[in-house]
This record gives sequence, C-alpha cells and structure tokens, in this order.
Amino acid sequence: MKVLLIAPASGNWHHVGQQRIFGGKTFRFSLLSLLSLAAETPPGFEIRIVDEQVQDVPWNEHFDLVGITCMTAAAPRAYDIADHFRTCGVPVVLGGMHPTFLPDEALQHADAVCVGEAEGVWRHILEDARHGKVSGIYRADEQHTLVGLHMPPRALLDARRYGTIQSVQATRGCPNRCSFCSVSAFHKGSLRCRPVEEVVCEVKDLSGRFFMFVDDSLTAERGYALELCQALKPLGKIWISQSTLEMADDEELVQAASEAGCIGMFVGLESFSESSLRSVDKGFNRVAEYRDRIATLHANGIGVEAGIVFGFDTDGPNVFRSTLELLDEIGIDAIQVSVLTPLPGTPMFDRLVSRISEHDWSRYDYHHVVFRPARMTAEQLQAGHDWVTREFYRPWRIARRLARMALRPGGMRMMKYAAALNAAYYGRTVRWDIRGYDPGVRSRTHAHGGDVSRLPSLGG
Ligand code: B12
Ligand code: SF4
Repeated sequence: MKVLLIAPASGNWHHVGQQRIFGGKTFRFSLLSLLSLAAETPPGFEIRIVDEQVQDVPWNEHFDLVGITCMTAAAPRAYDIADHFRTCGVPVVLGGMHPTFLPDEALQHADAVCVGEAEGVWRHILEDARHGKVSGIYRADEQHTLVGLHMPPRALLDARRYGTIQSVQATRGCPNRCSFCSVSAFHKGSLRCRPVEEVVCEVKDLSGRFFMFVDDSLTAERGYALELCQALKPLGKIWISQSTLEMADDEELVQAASEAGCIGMFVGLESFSESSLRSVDKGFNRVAEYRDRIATLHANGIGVEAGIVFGFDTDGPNVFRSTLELLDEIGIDAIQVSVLTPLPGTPMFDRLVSRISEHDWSRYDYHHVVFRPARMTAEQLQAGHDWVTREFYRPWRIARRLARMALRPGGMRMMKYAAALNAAYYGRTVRWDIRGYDPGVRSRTHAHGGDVSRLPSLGG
C-alpha cells in the first residue's frame, strides 16, 4: 500500500525552504509529526513524505491513503489538499493540533480524523485503510507510553532542503497552563519524558555535531533534565531547545545544560508586564528577574531567543517601543514576535470568542490580528507587531548585538547560531516586506484611520 503523508503550507510559508538567500532554510526543521507516523508504520506500507515548505504535492500520482498533519494556520490548505485527493477517490486522514481540537470540522474534509497522538492509533488506521473501511474519529484512549518509540526515519526527508532534519523530542507536553497555549491544551497540562537512554541512543545516531530538541519545556522536570544533560555530555554535541525562564533560577541545571552542549534556548518571555502575564496564567515569569536570568544563561554560553506576544488586554499603543527598548537593555539575542492569537482548543479562545473578528484560519499564524484588542485598534496592534519585528532586526541592531556577544565571556560559543538566526529573521523582514509603524508615536502625533488589511504584514 502506498501512503502519502503531507505537511501543508500556504502563503509565505509555501516553498519557504527553497529560498537560497537570507536563510529561508534556517526555519525548516523537524517534521517529527509525520516522521512519528512513519516510525509507527509496520512493514508492508510504502511511506512518502511531502513537505509543502520545500516540495510540491504529487497531485497526479496514485496513492492508497493520504495522511495530512495540520496546525490551525495550515487548516484551509490542508482541507483543499484533502478535498482534491478525496475527489480522486483516495481516502484521507487528518491529524495534529487543529483536527484534534475541531474534529467535526476536519471530518467535513476527510474520511477519518486522528484525535490526539498517533501512537497506538495509526496502525488501526492503516489496517482499516487496507480493508477499505477507514472512517470516522480515531482517538487514543489514553496517553501512549513514550518508552520504546521507534527511531524517526529521517532518511525520508531531503536533508539538503532543511536547516536541519536532526530534531529530537525528549519530552512531550508541559506542566504549565498558559491560557493561550495549544501545547498544554493538547497534552492536558501533562509532561511525559522518554527514557534518557533511548534519547541518548537516538542522538548518538545523528550525523554531525548540531541537533535540536523540539520539546516545549525541556527542563520542566529538573531531575530528568539533569540526568539527560549528564548523559549527553560525553557525546560532544551542540544543541538548542525551548524552556521557561525558570530554568535560569537553577545555576546547577544551567551549568549542566551548558556542559551537555546547549548553546541556545527559546524562552517565552511573552511580555514585560506582570499584569499581562498574570492575565494569561503565566505569572511564573517574573519580569524583575529577566535581566539576571538572561545574564545567567549568557554566562554559561547559552544564547536566548525570546518569544514576545502583543495584544494582551493590558497592552496599549506604547507597549511596542517600551518592549523594544527593554529587549535591547536585557541583551536578548533574537526574538520571535507574535500577535496574541485565540487558537481553538485553548482557554484563550473561549475568553475572546465574542471579540473574534477573523474566521479565516490561515490568519491564525501568530502574525495577524484576528480579534478586537482592548486598548488599541486592530490596525495599531498589527502595525506595532510588524514595527518591532523590523526594528529589532535592523542590520545595525544585529551588528550591535553580535558585537556585544563577541565580547561576552562564552559569547563566541553561540555566535554562529545567533548570527544565522538573526540573518534569517532579517531576511524574512525583507522577503515578506514587514514594515509597520510605532503606534505610540502616531497616536501622540495624529490619529490614523485606515484599513488593516492593506497594511503589509507577516504570514500567509
Ligand atoms: C517544530 C515546529 C515547527 C517547525 C516545523 C513544523 C512542521 N511542520 O514540522 C516550523 C519552524 C516550520 C514551525 C512553523 C510554524 N509553527 Co510550529 N511548531 C513546532 C513544534 C515546536 C514542534 C512540532 C513537533 O515536531 N512536534 C512533535 C510531534 C511528534 O508532535 P505532533 O506534531 O503533535 O504530532 C503528533 C500528533 O499531533 C499526531 N499527528 C500529527 N499530525 C498527524 C497527522 C496524521 C495523519 C495523524 C494520524 C496523526 C498526526 O501524531 C503525532 C505523534 O503522536 C510545535 C510545538 C509542539 N509541541 O508540537 C510548534 C507548533 C505546532 N507550531 C505552531 C505554529 C503556530 C507555527 C506557525 C504557524 C507560526 C510560527 N510559530 O511561526 C508556523 C507556520 C508553519 C506553516 N504554516 O507551515 C503552533 C501550532 C498551534 C496550533 N494550534 O496550530 C505550535 C503548537 C507551537 C505553539 N506552542 O503554539 N513549527
Ligand atoms: S510554558 Fe510554554 S509550553 Fe508551557 S504552557 Fe506555557 S506557553 Fe505553553
């Protein structure tokens, strides 16, 4: 049986990995969603993976089953692809975050929907497909054990087209409950860890030195994280991952991560306002400690990419400039700016449902305003998000950041990674023509009317 697995991409994300200049590839990694399915597939099925960020869908080839992974922003594209194959008589199954939260919507475009994780379910889907009766909702009864997971068959991806295909997952989920977060909603606030020896075995098998952990909160369980770091240390690899800033409260853990090869962490700072953080159940981020915690990570040779979100109910038009200044001041090495987005399945969606102004899921990509903000207009929020993105990645700011990094003890350790990341983000501002303006200044000088949809902005 021939099975086609597709990661859909639309708008600016479509073919992003094919851009040779400005690091279009830098943001291409993972595909563990589909590789996990491939890993779970028993013999007798021929698997092909197509990632629309780097390849075209083979519309005219014959397949016996099509599986599509789907985050919310990719849902419309996923549905178009699904509709096409079903018209040709090929059964389609949808899975991933969006179909998990809105299975009935997904079922309008698919023969079957996988709710939750594929482990323990995917084999049933394949068997049912083999007997021509794949249909309805497939739901794992309980969270599947992470013991004994098969190695992701990375050879199914064309490595040349990616920043790296060496993504590894040691833990799934996150014990925190930030109200905007799909991860905690998907995993119901749980965190599960793979056996350290199995993770290390997988890492040993990777070629070259660099890899990444796609975990959402790698250090959430201290004992596990320490054990993992100790086991990784002898391998001499270097890696990046994601964590909360709480990690930096713990010098021993930071040092262990550094010695294990950690050179960078994505950390969800989200905001410099305590009340904004509390409003989304992220009060454990203590703003007064940002500077010292970042310094601790830096002192151990770990660079910091901060996640920043705009659009909280406490955010007014002045939040953009003050955030930009504070980011510079505390020495953040890179940022990923997002607009607060009420994603289906999250508590934030229920809270903002009456203020939602945009129902096209492709706009739910963190870079478009899809609801009415409380203390500014949607246009101001969009403009401010774009403006901070552009300003932070001005070439002179990048050069200043990298120069400071070079002078910092341990700074050279993360230089290559930080330079590549900054260059890639700069490239994105150019390619996607991100401009915006500072709404704080405009609201002080003159009122600006206009149509938000005409403003240049990120995303597809
Ligand atoms: C790596 C990653 C990326 C990579 C690669 C994405 C990819 N296609 O592989 C890149 C950098 C490209 C990326 C980009 C974006 N991402 Co992203 N990404 C992730 C991250 C950190 C890890 C994904 C992963 O590998 N998970 C590990 C696998 C094993 O888990 P899984 O995906 O849940 O898959 C399991 C089940 O869901 C299920 N399953 C999944 N697909 C399918 C399909 C079928 C047929 C079946 C049966 C089962 C099934 O089985 C799998 C095994 O159990 C997640 C966070 C997370 N925890 O998932 C965010 C995440 C998925 N991304 C997110 C977002 C918003 C984006 C962007 C839209 C915006 C942005 N952040 O810039 C872009 C746009 C991408 C696009 N339009 O193409 C959100 C999605 C929220 C939502 N509800 O939709 C997440 C959850 C991050 C977050 N905390 O909010 N991302
Ligand atoms: S700490 Fe991060 S991964 Fe965990 S719930 Fe909050 S936003 Fe989600």
